[in-house]
Amino acid sequence: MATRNKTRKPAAAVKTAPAANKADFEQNVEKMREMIVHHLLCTIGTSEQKASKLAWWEALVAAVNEKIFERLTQTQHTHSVKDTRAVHYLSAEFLMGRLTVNNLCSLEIYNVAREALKRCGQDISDICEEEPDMALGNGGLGRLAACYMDSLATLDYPCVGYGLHYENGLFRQEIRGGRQVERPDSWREYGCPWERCRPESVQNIPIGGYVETQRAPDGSERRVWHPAHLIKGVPWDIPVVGFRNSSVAILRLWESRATEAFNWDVFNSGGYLDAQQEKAAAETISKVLYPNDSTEAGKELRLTQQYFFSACSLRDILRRYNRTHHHDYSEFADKIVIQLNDTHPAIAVAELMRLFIDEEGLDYSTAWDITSRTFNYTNHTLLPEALEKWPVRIFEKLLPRHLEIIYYINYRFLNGIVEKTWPGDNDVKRRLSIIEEGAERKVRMANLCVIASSRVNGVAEVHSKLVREELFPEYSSLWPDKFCNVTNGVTPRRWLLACNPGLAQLYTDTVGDDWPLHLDNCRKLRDFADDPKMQKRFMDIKRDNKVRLTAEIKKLTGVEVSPDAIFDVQVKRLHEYKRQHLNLLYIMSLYRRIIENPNLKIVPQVFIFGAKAAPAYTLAKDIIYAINAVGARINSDRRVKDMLKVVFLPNYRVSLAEKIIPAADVSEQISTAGYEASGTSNMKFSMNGALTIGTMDGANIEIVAEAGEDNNFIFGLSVDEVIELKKHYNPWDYYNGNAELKAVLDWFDSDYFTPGRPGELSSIKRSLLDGGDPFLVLADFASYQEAHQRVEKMFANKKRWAHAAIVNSASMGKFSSDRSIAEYADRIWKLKDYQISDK
Ligand code: 26V
Repeated sequence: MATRNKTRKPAAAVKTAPAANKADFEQNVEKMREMIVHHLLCTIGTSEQKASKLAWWEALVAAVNEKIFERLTQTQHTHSVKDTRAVHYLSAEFLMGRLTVNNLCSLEIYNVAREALKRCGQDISDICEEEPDMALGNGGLGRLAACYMDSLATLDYPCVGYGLHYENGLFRQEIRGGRQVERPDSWREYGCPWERCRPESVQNIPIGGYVETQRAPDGSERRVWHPAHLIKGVPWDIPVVGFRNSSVAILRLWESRATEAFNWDVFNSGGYLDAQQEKAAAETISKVLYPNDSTEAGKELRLTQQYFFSACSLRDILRRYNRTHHHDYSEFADKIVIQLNDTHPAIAVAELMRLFIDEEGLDYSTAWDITSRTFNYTNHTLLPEALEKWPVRIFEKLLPRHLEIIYYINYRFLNGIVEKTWPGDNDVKRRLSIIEEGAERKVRMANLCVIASSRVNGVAEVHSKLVREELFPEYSSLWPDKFCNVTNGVTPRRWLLACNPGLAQLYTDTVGDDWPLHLDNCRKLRDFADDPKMQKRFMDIKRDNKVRLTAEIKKLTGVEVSPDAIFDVQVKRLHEYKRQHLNLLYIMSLYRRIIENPNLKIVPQVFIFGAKAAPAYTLAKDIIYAINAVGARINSDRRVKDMLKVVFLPNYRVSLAEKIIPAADVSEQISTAGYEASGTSNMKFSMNGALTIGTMDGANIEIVAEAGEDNNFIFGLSVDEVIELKKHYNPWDYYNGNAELKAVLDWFDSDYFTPGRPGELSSIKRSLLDGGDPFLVLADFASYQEAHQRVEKMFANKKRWAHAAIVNSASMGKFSSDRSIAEYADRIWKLKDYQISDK
């Protein structure tokens, strides 16, 4: 593959790499220690004697920021002087997690900082634990955006990430009595030392009101929008540090505030309460991240959020463009490329058209030509309930002028290319229209994205095929070249170098220290997959990681587990299509076998779960409760004799993933084939030497193509078989045809796991039988059970297992986000990279 692991010239000097000579290292440590102490006294305002761990962390960040901001200025200067083409990544979510360890690794000063803190009597791991996660995302989509920012900076591409500065990120999950309780997540309660407010780039965003026709003296007519309110957008910049280079990219997040002008007028006219209300309404916009929920609630606010950050970002882009191009838009599409991360920022299409036509005086055709050359769209899901459709009624109220523009885009599209291709075919027009007719008319945001974008991509081969063939068949026959695939990737800096120092060192010792930039280099380890010394070292590292996780499990749940057991892990958002309940059914069947057969010996196994459920998704919450109830019963049953443990780790998030993934033996990737667009934890697990038990879905297919089906455990129906079976599926056939499955399902109706409270787990059984089992859990059960038997068998053979673990880890070169970003840059964005000089 031409674009795989885009080569980058070696850095001019890796000044503080661990290999640097001793005197240099000593000097750097001493300098770093002085900087930290200086900031502790002069920036944080405390003393070495009094400083809390939080204060030490803040001082460390202040010291690191000195290096970062110098590079940031240099990066922005270079891009401005060279008037570079840049990508603008619009995303409602950026799941950044913690930044400290990552930034230290990228600057290659982790060891220096560790030693400097040690001399201050502080342990770097403890200090870094002080940092709250920036949990500004739900799951895969948001974390992907964060990995992509890391790769964009590392590969020296000019870019800006644009999103929302949520005051509260995804809720913090507590488990009480086995059930999920949601608590607010105030990640910047005490301020976030990485971010900088940029008052000079504030934007005012109009919303609401009405549109009227104005006639000019020459008789020409134009539509004029009279917005009801202006909302202030305040930008907060978070630097994203490239690895071993001098590029620092910017993530710009918009915070909403009330405009002073409005408050002052209302206040003066005696309307203090009105002013307060207006202020609260404006500030509500960036108050909280929506958990992807199945409810209707808060729809209006969510569209306002999307419009608000899209509009702020576009004005920011235009402002910067006009600094050199002075309102001449002929080069706009050559300088600006915008990537829509799912449909969340789709309203940007209508807003850019509006800015061009209403505010910059361009004619419709010119505006459309530029707009449709600027945008691209990534689809991240095929789930119908996740494809955004906004009621026209909400648009009329919030964005009346945008609605008119969307109608006109739709009119030109349907009466142009659609009519020409399928003359008189109203069915096709109905399907392709941006507007869905019905009791309530709706705006289909995905259709708007496809029509307005140069390129549309899915996130794994199989997903992109389904996007083309199942989701947008007519669009892809209209524009076959518009559709493409870019398989997702993850940053090896966070997901290997920073989170698994033991394995990182092994790679560095074996293939040299360039692997974080060229993950394909790791492939060399495959040559040693059967070497006893390599196997021992690899599996010793895994065991150390498991020992560490054992302590964390004890701390978080009180449950004691053995690091010699199989660590079988399923961590991801809770959703029926991801099938945590299939995993649970298997665990229950295993438990049942143990208690029915006292002589049964199995390989000891620990099943580890982590998952947040959307607050209104009742069945998902019931599944969390069931996992905890079943776990509690199994963990306290003496008959099980430590052969089986089940733990649910509360508040799964990026920083917890960094502890869990390096310690996993088995990675559960068990979605119904055709439903998981890609998955990205599957890549992280493999990279860290876990074996996948999974379906032929999403990126699993490409992962096993790289690492070998024989080194993983594939089971279940294929995409085609799922489509076929769904035509006549009857879950009762499986229930009645499999005595063990029937017994396990019936267990849910008893009070065995919820003593004195029968029926508390019945909703799961009901969804799988009366509910029709929409995700074919029962159909895949037997195959899954058989795959687990293969897992046990292979784990018992230490050499075979070590071989598979090494081959998996060494074969993940393709899944570096550097490869993904290089593909986007070459095939979609047409971007050039610009090295940033050291000084
Ligand atoms: C949204 C919703 C909203 C309504 C209720 C159900 C539901 C379920 C899922 C979603 C998420 C859609 C977007 C998303 O996060 N997709 C994920 O994107 C990852 C990065 O491309 C990919 O690896 C995951 O497979 C995909 O689920």
